[in-house]
Amino acid sequence: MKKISLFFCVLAAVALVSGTTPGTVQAKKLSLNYANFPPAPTFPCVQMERWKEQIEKRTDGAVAINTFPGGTLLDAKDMMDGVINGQADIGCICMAYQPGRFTVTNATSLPLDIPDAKTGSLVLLDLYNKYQPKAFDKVKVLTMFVTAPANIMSKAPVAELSDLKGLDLRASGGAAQILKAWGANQVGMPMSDTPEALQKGVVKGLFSSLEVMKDLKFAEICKYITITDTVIYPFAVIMNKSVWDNLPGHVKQVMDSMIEEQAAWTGEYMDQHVSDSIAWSKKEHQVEVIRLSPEKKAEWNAKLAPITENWIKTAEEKGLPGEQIVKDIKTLVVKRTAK
Ligand code: DTR
Repeated sequence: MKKISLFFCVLAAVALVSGTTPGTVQAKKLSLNYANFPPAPTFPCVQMERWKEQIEKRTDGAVAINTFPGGTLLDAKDMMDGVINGQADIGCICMAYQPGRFTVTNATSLPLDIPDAKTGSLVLLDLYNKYQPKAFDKVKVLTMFVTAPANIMSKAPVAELSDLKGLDLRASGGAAQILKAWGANQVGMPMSDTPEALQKGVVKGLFSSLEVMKDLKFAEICKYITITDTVIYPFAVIMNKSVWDNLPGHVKQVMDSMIEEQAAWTGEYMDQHVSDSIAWSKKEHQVEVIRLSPEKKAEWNAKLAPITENWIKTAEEKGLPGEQIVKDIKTLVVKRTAK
């Protein structure tokens, strides 16, 4: 009898302290806000949902990730500083939108023949790990990935360099120089502003990876694709530094263990999705795919040679080992393609 009443006393004390009955006592759930700039169906947001799902599962529900696609929390241009300032805990940035800020990692968006998104994503991560660029000093990197190589999507067919002359094409960041080198009239804006610009006729096409033909329904407007497979765009997912510092050890471990896995997953998803998007665009919207002959491709590529040379010069002026970075990317592409 005495034993039983002691048990109930302890039970009552626990209930009093926790404000509930024992057995329903729960550790406080950690809630993190994740901002993304493009619309929900696009690949940066698809990878965000996959990461959220995996983190919530692998931390046994100790962490909840609230996702904000479509620039509802932070838009493309405010993403990096917004995360540094704590407006969002996590954010997804397209580094190519700020070529001068992410010099080292943006070297992956030079015309260096990165063959696909999976290889590119792993090369980018290797490059980041090797150089630990200062641009990321104020954040924790949760993953990095790249797009599939960029191609031309246009309202009118583009088969010759002369078709590009003065043509208003949207491209952002480093790819701007490529369109200029080919003689097009490059119009810069983030992907999130492109659907409206295409609809209003502000631009006559764009230069990007082809999954957007399906995800943003550009196939309804752009009836032609010209395959150039020129450059990729690098992305990073970053976390506010003090939020990271205050995470419990086991949560940090789960997030760290997903850095490379998420890069590879996103690269694979992107590569597959580009194939699906081309097939869908042909079938549903009778989009025509124009392929350049090897001679023409060589002629187009020759125009791009000075871009890498100029980048090396600018990087070295900033005190960065530009030549070595380009060499590293080429070596890493071979290493990561072989795997
Ligand atoms: N190529 C870059 C990045 C990019 C490619 N697909 C998407 C989808 C949504 C946002 C960005 C991107 C660009 O053209 O902006």
